[in-house]
Order: sequence, then structure tokens, then C-alpha cells
Amino acid sequence: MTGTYRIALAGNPNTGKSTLFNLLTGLKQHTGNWAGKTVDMKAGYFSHKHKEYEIIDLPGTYSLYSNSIDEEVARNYIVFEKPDITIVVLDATSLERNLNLALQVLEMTDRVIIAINLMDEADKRGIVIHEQILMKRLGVPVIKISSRNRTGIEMLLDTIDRFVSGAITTEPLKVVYDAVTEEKIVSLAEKAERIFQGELPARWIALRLLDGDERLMAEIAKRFAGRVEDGVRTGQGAVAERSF
Ligand SMILES: Nc1nc2c(ncn2[C@@H]2O[C@H](COP(=O)(O)OP(=O)(O)OP(=O)(O)O)[C@@H](O)[C@H]2O)c(=O)[nH]1
Ligand SMILES: [Mg+2]
Repeated sequence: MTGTYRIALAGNPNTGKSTLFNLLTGLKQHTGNWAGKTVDMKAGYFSHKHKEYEIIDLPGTYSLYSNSIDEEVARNYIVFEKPDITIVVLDATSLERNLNLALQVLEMTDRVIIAINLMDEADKRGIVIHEQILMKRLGVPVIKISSRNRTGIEMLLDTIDRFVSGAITTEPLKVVYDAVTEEKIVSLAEKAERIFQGELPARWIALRLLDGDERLMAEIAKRFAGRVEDGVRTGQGAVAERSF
């Protein structure tokens, strides 16, 4: 599979991820049981401008914490499998609510394209979306599409192409917290960076530690067994460094 780029589709439930997935992959897809998970993620394939892509249709979720198996599956794929691009599919008719998840993904990776789907429905309702302003504020490409009417898809594909070719650089919006919290984040992120050396997003790890996300910490301990010997301690929000 060398030379195959990996794309993940993330987003709230019912934003049209599977519709976009089917549109891009046609019949080249299969469902698979992914290691240790009870839900299926769907993988499909397509090519565009002589490049090959594997695309993963992640379960729809309202957040990417550890509230459900679906959230864990989606979060684990983005953070541990590190796709070349995560496309966050948003519903144009409820953008404000949908942006919550987009911001969470931007904390996890800078390899993000935002696709605002259901533009046909938004147009019908007279909803105007200024994607250029959103693009500037969010620091990643924002493309308006309608998976149902197949509009904006060429633009999305070209953006994907330029993204993996290195022609697009992103600078995701970083949510800045109050001074006391930021101090903790920075200090924890430094430790996480020393431990994971770029393999995991350090600031995001720090945020999850401060939130006491024990299921994530258990997942990290499992995946990085040996390196993070007794895992990562929550509670005091400290990253254990004993094994280094
Ligand atoms: N009007 C309109 N409807 C759309 C569009 N894309 C998808 N839909 C509809 O939205 C509904 C949900 O689409 P899905 O593709 O199943 O959404 P999903 O994001 O995969 O949903 P989950 O798997 O539950 O997360 C379906 O009825 C689609 O036909 C679009 O661009 N415009
Ligand atoms: Mg779906």
C-alpha cells in the first residue's frame, strides 16, 4: 500500500459522511472489524490525479473524548493511526453546534480539511456561509459541498491533492485558556513532548490529562507499553516519567 494516502472522515452524526464516502469510493469499499472494537469502520479506495487514497468513514460523534466506544474509535484513529488528512464533515444548517467537534479535531492534528456539507439545504434556507472568513479563523482549508448534489467535490478533491503534495500549510486555531490553565497545559505538554517526541500531539495530551480522561490514558499505556511504563497518571495531572 505504499504511496496510498489515508483520509479519515470525522463529524457529528448525520452530517453526510457516508454519503460523501460513497460518492468518492463508488463500489471500492469493504467493512472490517477493527482490532478490538465492536463497531465497524468502513474503508474505501479512490484515485485522483494519479494518487491513490484509502478513506475511512469514522462513526459520527458529538465529541472525541471517551464517552462512548464510537468516540474512542474515532479518536483513536485520528490520534494513533495518524491519517494524512482528517476531513471534518460539518452540517451547513447547524454550523455553530458542528464547529465544536471541528475545534476538537484541530487540537488533535493540523492535517485537517473542513468540508461544509448540505450546502444545498443551507442555500434553500437562505443560510450564508463565509468560508473565506472561516478558513482564516480556523487556519485550515474550508470547502463548501453538497454530497447529495455533488457540488464542491472537485474543489474538495483538488484541495486534498494539494494538501498531500505539500502545497497547503495549515495553522489550526488554538483555543487559549485562562492563564492558570495555560501554565498547567504548557508544563504538561513539555513533559508529554519529551515522552512521545512528536508521535502524539503533546498539547492535546495535556488537555486530556487535565480533563482526567482515564480511558485515554489507559489506551496510551497499552499502546506505548514499555515506553510509558506505568502509564500516565491522572488526578494530579502529572505525566509519569519514571521509565525515561
Ligand atoms: N440535503 C442534503 N442531504 C444530505 C447531503 N449529504 C447527506 N445528506 C443526507 O443526510 C442524511 C445522513 O447522511 P449520512 O451520509 O448517512 O450521514 P453520516 O454522517 O454518515 O451519519 P452517521 O453515520 O450517523 O454519522 C441522509 O439522509 C443523506 O441523504 C447533502 O449534501 N444535502
Ligand atoms: Mg455514516
